[in-house]
Amino acid sequence: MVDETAPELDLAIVGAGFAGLYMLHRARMMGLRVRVFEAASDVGGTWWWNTYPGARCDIESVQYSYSWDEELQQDWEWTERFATQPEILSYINYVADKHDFRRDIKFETRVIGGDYDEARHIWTLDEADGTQTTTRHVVLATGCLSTARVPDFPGRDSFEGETYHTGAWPREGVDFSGKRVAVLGTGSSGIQLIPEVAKQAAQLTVFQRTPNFSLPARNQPLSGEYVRGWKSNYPELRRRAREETGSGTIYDFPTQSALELSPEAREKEYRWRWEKGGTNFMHAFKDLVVDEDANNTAAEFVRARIREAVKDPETAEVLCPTDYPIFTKRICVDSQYFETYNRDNVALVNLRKTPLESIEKKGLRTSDALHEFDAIIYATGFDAMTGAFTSINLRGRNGTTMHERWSEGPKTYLGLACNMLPNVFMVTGPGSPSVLSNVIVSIEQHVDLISDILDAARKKGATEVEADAEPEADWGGHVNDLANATLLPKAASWYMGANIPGKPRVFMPYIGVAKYRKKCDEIVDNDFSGFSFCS
Ligand code: N01
Repeated sequence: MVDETAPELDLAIVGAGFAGLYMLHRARMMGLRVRVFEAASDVGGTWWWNTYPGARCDIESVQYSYSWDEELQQDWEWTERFATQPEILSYINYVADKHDFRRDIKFETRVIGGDYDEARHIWTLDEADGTQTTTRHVVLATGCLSTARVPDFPGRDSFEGETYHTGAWPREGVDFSGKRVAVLGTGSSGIQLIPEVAKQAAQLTVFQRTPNFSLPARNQPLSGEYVRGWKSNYPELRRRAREETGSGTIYDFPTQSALELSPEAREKEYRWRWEKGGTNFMHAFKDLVVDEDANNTAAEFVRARIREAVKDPETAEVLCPTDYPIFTKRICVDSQYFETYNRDNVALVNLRKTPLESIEKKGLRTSDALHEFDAIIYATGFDAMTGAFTSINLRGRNGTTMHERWSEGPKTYLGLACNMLPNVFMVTGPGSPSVLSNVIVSIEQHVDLISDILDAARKKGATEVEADAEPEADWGGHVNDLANATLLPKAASWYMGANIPGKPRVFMPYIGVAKYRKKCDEIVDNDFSGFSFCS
């Protein structure tokens, strides 16, 4: 007999990026009735949307990849040390084809909200076109940096030229040849894009509010020997990344304090890491994110490199960050970023000295001039970590929404679930390592953990799982304590919500991948303490 009260799905997954696809795989293995809802027209998540010139990952490709399919990790051939966006998207497509994922994905479908039926333990999800779907559980695999944001500049919509945002780049690409182009924003996206657009545009003007620390990528083709080293030892290397590192990525880890060495020995350590390229530099000494004096030795080293790279001393000074410790804003990794300012067709406007007043028909007005352009590129970032969750209006117990509950900062248990929102799980939510980690490592851990919880619910005969209020509050305190033991809350970063006017200033990610995993494992061993299962 058909149970007319049963929902259409056991599990609805929102998002078809790395997280959503792996969740789909696990759900299928569990025999669940599952569907993925994806706003884009194909798989890829962040790597589908961020197709701006120069986009690439700053974690080595042999590490920024799935570990759950041994055949895949042996068969797939990465070509470069740091993969480009097109190569990562090809990889995701290859995985989607291999596992025939698309048959369970509804594309061009934005989930905008949903209501929880407290009596039946069922969610009814609303799609943008009015379609509704009922489901027992919901997994929000919506990404940490997926809500692109253009600040509300006065006159923003009056500009008559072309406008672009790095996080929603036209799929057909853009030809800037012969054009006068403005770039607003010098975070990771701007720093990757600026050298590429400078090669094409007639004139490129960068509007910088806060200078960023950036490390040279020194990207290169991968040698066969290097790849063989990884492939022949993948299970052990992946285990180490998961269980023994703070970031889910294997680097040359430090053994000493920056301050216990002579200046010459310290410089030597920084130097070889700088020459090697990438974020390995961050791991030169063990006290760089906890001790301001130690931190300043790294900051000074990088400022010296900026002054070497940029020929005009005045421009170099504007590009040198001086008012926050290095590594407290997300470190950038670049290819010829600072050198780009030596080009004749590139100019830098210091918004600290001449603030942006408005956007007008012809361009950008700063306090001293109107700068005219054919195109404006917004590299102004995202409503990071919370935006994608709160923009889906899920009404849980008593109609409670995440938006309301998070008005003073995100409240989560493990960055995975929220009290008052039963049967909803977040992948890499605030309160988990997420953006402070190799996110694929964190995604896999969360998806495995959600699968364990769903499996436990089934075994217990439970149709409802909810994070309890008290452990949730304790978790928030624990996340804060970890952050406050470091320098990270000292910068006005998007980790703190500081890039959005009015967003509560709370340090959102959990510091420490291995530590976090251990905590989660203890919770699982303790019969999922902190979660209530109900039938
Ligand atoms: O965004 P951001 P992003 N007036 O927020 C400026 C990941 N990612 O897209 O610092 C003037 O970092 C803002 O200035 P300020 C990575 O995690 C990874 O670049 O607020 N300027 C800043 O310069 C990264 O951290 C990769 O003063 C304004 C810029 O816009 C995250 O995505 C590549 C402004 C925004 O920088 C986000 O990076 C790309 C205003 N009102 C991205 N508002 C890799 O893997 C904002 N800005 C390499």
